[in-house]
Amino acid sequence: MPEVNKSWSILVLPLALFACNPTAEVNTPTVDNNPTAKAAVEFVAQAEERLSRSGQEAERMAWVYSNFITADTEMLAAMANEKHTAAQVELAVGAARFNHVRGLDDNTRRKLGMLRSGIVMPAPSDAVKTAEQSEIGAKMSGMYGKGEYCYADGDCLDLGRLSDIMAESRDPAALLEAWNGWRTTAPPLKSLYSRQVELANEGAAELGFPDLGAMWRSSYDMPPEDFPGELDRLWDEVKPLYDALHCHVRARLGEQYGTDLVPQNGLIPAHLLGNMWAQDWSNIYPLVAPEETVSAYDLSAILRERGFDAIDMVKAGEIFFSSLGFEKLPKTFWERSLFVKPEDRDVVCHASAWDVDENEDLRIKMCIKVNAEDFKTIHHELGHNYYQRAYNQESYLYRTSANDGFHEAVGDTIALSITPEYLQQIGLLENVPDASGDLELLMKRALEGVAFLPFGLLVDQWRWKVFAGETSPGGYNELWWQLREKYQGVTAPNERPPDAFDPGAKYHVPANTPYTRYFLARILQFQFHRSLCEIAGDEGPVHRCSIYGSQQAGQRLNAMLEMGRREPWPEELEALTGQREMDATAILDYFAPLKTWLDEQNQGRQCGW
Ligand code: X8Z
Ligand code: ZN
Repeated sequence: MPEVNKSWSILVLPLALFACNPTAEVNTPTVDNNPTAKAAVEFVAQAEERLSRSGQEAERMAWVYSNFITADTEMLAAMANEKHTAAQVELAVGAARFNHVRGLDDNTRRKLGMLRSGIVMPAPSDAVKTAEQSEIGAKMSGMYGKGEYCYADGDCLDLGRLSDIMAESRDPAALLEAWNGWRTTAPPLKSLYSRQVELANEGAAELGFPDLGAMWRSSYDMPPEDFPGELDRLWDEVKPLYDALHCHVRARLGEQYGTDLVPQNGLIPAHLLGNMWAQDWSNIYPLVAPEETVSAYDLSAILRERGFDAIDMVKAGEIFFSSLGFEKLPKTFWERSLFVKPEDRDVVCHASAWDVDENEDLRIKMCIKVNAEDFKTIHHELGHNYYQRAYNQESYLYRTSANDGFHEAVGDTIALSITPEYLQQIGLLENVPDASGDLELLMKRALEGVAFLPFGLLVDQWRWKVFAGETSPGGYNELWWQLREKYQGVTAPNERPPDAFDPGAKYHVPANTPYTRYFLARILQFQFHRSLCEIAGDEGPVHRCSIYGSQQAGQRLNAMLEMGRREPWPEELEALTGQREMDATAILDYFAPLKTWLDEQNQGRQCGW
């Protein structure tokens, strides 16, 4: 619930149920049939106060639930979330009364708009339905968190262990079983999900939106009908880079696994790309590495050799932010965060960052493994936490990012500064490779960031069609694979069972977390990085730039983060980068040397699918 939800925990129960008893709420703004600008200001102030309270309560319950998944915590979390959503819905309706009031100041108008449209999971006002919706959301969250697949020998593996197989195994049969195994956890979610869609759409309709997708698209400071075109524009710009990477990777996988398994003019089977969802390909780097490079460093191996544990990795992330001038994380961060998967209970392991009291009670929740991927994810999560702290002086509705892509981009921007030179500076690497090492760095980055682009786009392309009723539950899975094929050029490695619900095997679908934000973040992070490097006075190639230690870069970044959601995002983007548009040239320029190399490699190959 990003816009009007304080935490950036992506878990926060998507649902809300209602039980709305307005008279019980001390702070329910007064209804006035002839609203004035002054009444609007008061309404907004009271709304902010009420949402802040119900939001914090829901946040604490969600924290406890996702750290201790039990039947009781599920119910408690659903109840708190219900109360918060009921408040959101009631205030959205209330805000609409001021639509035609004249003489509103800019802040009040902006905040009324946020109240009307910024609910990620609106609930219908019917009490029974809203109760049902809340229970469904809580239940799905717990089911995903507890998911596991049991092998014939009785060994049951959770997502973390199945993901290790996807990352490390080169045996197609083992990969296939792990891939299919995880997807056996999703069919029980399907009917819950389709019911959730019905109920949320009903909630969106009550608030005046055609469906929930239209509501989500209305949070980008532009006419919602223009937003899909904006995404198409960006995707068209980056697609040639993705296609070049796809072509090279497919050729190398053909060499590894044979061209029967990996046909050289078609789709790549999704289980061979090193990741459960084929969204990040960095784990197959050794298979696709440029032959002319000698691997200069393997960060996962270094972290292990140096005896790093989860906390050491997070401390390293904190040191980076401190070097930019950000204050150290509070003591409570270290006391209250979850860093390691507990042995004795079920938790939601999907990484998230929390801001429990909208002030200083920052936390992360992550089942950290000592490897390069999690080192990057730690920086991602800390980016959320530092953003949350930077905007905590703003009023409630502005305590979030300029748009949701900004929130996802901050930590990823910092992660681009984890260069070999930086690793040397912090004592993790002895020798910095010369320019001949650039290809290795760029290939590793592309396997993360470029490979991700179409996946980042397609999850909500699927959801928007589902919300719009363009497919019935019977067609969910087929539509999913159509989009996977169209955008990513990957295919299901075997026929899907009739009850398959493969989108449900991706966290953000049962958790109802919008996904376009990650696509936007991939574009924005390179824009931010380019500008911060300039501000830091770095004159070298942008892929070798690390802003580590640059107080100037830190100040400029902080100046944007502090604004929260106060200004429309183009203003905030301009404050940091001088640009008012999301601009794919930054990512394209960054990878230009790799693109040249890929194009050479791909000569004579038949690319595309
Ligand atoms: O969900 C996340 C973060 C938390 S906001 C770990 N990410 C997406 C994913 O895992 O699918 C980061 C990259 C994309
Ligand atoms: Zn995130």
